[in-house]
Amino acid sequence: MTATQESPTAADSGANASQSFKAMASTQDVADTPPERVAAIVTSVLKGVHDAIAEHDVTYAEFNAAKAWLMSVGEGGEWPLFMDVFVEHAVEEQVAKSQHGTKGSILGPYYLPGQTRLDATCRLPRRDDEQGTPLVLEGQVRDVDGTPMPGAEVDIWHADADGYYSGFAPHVPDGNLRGVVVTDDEGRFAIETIQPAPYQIPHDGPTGQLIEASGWHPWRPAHLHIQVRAEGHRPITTQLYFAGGEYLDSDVAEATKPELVIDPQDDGTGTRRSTYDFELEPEA
Ligand code: MBD
Ligand code: FE
Repeated sequence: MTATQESPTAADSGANASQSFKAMASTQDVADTPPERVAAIVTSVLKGVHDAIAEHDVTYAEFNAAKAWLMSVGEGGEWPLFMDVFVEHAVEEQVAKSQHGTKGSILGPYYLPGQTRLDATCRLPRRDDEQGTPLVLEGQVRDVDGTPMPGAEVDIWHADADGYYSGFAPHVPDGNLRGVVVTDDEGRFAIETIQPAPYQIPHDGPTGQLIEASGWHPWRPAHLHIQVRAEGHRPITTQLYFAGGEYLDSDVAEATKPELVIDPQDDGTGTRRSTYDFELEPEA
């Protein structure tokens, strides 16, 4: 890992994630929930907290530590990170019960809309000296009935070989290792990029403190984030992981699924290649 004075802090990445979530939430899905449902859900959440206090005989000192910690999560802009690492997987699993086609996974805090549109066969934007093993992901986007989908969007973003995301680390240029790839007239795509590294949750902020105070580890296995969109179809938000990769069985965000593990093979030129097809169901 290259440590320079430009290394991103948890506060940098937290502030950017908060800003980006607020920008998206104004145009996306934020529920208008009726009062009975709010009351039912919040009552359950609070009951969980009250039960934990009774079960563990929680003291005032511990209550105060929790209060101080919650305040610091907000002050550090880490709610998007915390929610996506510790809570989003449960929402995704619930929603997935009614979704057919390719398995989904969590979006996470580092999606950025509006990236460069790229032809079906392309290389993701990268620095001249981008480190990492060359990786090609190719495949086809189809309807669940098998019909290929030309003009579908494969929106892909991932960390660099040091585990940093553009837009959330000041030393990485905007748009690096991100792009919206448009499938060709057979619904196919072939994306050249580099192999990402495992990702460590920022550890100098409150989420990192909690992980350390609990004796957990802060790692996610190396992954590619992908959102596939096609007209008239339910979008799929997912991630691809790498066979044999570290932390596959202990993802801090609990977002791996066996169907989402690829096993790229060296094609003899030092480039690792893998095929993965996506199947989308029609919009309800
Ligand atoms: C990530 O890269 C990520 O994918 C998730 C879910 C949480 C934090 C960082
Ligand atoms: Fe990620």
